Amino acid sequence: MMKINTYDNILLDVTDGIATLTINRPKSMNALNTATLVEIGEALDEIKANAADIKVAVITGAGEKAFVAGADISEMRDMNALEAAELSKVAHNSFGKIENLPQLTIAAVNGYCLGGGLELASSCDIRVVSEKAKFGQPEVTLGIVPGFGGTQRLTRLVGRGKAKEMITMGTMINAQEAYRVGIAEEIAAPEALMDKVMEIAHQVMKNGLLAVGMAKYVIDRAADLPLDTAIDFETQMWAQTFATEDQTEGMTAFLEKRPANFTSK
Ligand code: CO8
Repeated sequence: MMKINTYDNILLDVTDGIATLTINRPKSMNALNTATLVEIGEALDEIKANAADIKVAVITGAGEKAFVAGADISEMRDMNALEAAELSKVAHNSFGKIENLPQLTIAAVNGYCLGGGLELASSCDIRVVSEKAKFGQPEVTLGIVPGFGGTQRLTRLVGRGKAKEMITMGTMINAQEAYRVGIAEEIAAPEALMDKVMEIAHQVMKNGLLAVGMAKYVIDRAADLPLDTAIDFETQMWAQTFATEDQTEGMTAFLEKRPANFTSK
């Protein structure tokens, strides 16, 4: 039986193979302070360590207003440059763990998704967003630049022009615009958001999860390589799937016209 820790600033629930990590500081719009960023990293370690039982991970915010409204401004105001660098490293350490999880991660964006919140969502594999969600990188309005990956991950999602527009204007865009420019993969009515997230999670869970993890890995690792090197990387990963029992099972099940019973071996 899997044992899951409890935390002060986040909730971690595992039900039917799906881990839901909820940033739980609704009174501060789920702003990310250092303690919360550290706990996110610890929870991700737990999710990774329990990959046999946890097949998909969902990240969301508590309450109805915010996914995450950014890094905690009250904590940051009096920081010096060295302390700011430390905070950025803590966030990069935790957000990097999202990309390094073998499981697919889905951001369920239920409300304001600003600054460090958009950087957190951009670190997830897929973003499913409420029609009421709002997105922005408002750091310049505070006299700083995005420091948790926003200049890089958002740019990779939307391209340089849109990233520069969003980051230099510092204003918010709505969910339709986020969907149009490629920040959101799916958009849902607020009350249907979690159903949509679960629909995607359950569809992914039917598949060979070793293959899901390998696909995620090669997409992320090869994305910035020259195409011929990236294609070589894909070939190596493709070949590795033929060393798995899931490959034999998946193809045998197809030929026997029955559902596959994948075991992640
Ligand atoms: N940090 C701390 N507290 C916050 C934050 C935040 N990011 N966002 C909201 N809160 C608090 C408010 O201060 C308020 O507290 P209180 O009730 O004690 O007054 C409470 O949450 C509710 O907020 P509002 O009253 O403002 O609620 P509204 O519905 O009027 O507005 C908004 C909601 C639009 C989300 C508004 O709160 C807002 O604009 N928040 C700030 C958004 C922002 O600027 N985010 C970017 C922060 S910077 C950042 O994320 C940088 C990341 C990289 C840092 C790198 C460091 C090295």
